[in-house]
Amino acid sequence: MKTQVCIIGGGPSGLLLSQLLHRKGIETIVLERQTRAHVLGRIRAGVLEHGFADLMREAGCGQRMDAEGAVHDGFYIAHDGRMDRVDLHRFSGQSVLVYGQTEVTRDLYQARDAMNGQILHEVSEVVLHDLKAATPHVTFVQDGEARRIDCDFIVGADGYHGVSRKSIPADVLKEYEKVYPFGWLGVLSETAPVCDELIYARHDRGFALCSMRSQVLSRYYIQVPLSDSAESWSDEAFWAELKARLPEDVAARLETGPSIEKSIAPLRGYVAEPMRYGALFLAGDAAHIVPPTGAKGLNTAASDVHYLYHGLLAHYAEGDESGLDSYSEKALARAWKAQRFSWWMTSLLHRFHDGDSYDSRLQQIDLAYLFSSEAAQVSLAENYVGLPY
Ligand code: FAS
Ligand code: PHB
Repeated sequence: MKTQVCIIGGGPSGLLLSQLLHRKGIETIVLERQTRAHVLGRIRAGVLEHGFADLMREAGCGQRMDAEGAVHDGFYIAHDGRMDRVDLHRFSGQSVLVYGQTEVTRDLYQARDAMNGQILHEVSEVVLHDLKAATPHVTFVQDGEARRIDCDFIVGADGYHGVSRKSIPADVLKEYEKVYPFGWLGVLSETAPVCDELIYARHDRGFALCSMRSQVLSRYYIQVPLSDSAESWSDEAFWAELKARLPEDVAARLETGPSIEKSIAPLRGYVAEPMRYGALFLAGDAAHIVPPTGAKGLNTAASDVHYLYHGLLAHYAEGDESGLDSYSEKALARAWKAQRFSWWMTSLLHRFHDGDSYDSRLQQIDLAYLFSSEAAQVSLAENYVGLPY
């Protein structure tokens, strides 16, 4: 088999890049380890930056997102028994779109099918070859048969646990990591959201987040110790703990119900450099991971895709290599700003120490400064809605 760009990974990064390139006549083949149903069964991100939404529209995949997604001009921070609103639109001139990653992925799959995009599922033993030679290619097994794809470029969009990043020699790859001493227990429930906008809650018992997927589907999270398991949390225990971390009037109107999904995600910040090695380009979680507090994971994958799409377009259309040559530097510059913002939001809102401490007082002072300073709110807003690509 032969193609121009072989993309490893059929998550949002790989599918979005494949769709954008195909619309410009650039051939791709996507290799995905799981079944389509497995990929679509993942419950992950919920907030899209305006840059991501524009990219989906450019890919011809924005119709349902614009029809069903909710435009949010702000969110709340609950702390010390009160709720303060961050007015994103006032302080950045932009909004965010609340539309689940699951639906993004569904829309991308539908668009790929409409264009007869080549996505090979349930592949295994994917190996990248000749990344620094003139004949980059990928070998893999599908339906028990060993196969090979010769290509011009390979995009590693195979997430944190993929093979692409590991194909970069250890003496070339530089990794940076910060592991947080807690995780997020997330619950999806067919209940009405407790608020019309998101609520990020800082509480002595721990962080909580009230989000949503629609007016009848809510997404909630509470900070839990890494030693916890989702199975050890009954629905009743989850709802009681969430209520304990919210202001009383909010807790009083919380609609509870059976969880239809319950899982714990660990929190880490991670960056791999460089994001290019010869014919291989890393994109999305294959190159970087953030704690979800700043809603930057999926959105930073989108900016990688934006840079890579334009770099490949310039290569094929004009023989201009500048976009590909500067990809790693540009993508990393924005990815590190997402790391910083995600670290700041996580440090501000999570419980790190038992009881009162210097750090917990600093969190309270940081919040007091935030809501006393328009400059501080401008900074938060411009990061949350998405820094320029
Ligand atoms: P993905 O991991 O989504 O996709 C990679 C794909 O590659 C997968 O389908 C995988 O099966 C495939 N793959 C892996 N190895 C392969 C191989 N060897 N061969 C072929 N295919 C292979 N972000 C937010 O902004 N907000 C959130 O609330 C949030 N919550 C999250 C919760 C969890 C549990 C996780 C894991 C992530 C969360 N994220 C969140 C981040 C998440 O949304 C990612 O940023 C997003 O999925 C990135 O998309 P991809 O880069 O496509 O990686
Ligand atoms: C979600 O809705 O899943 C969500 C929203 C905002 C975040 C993280 C997760 O910061």
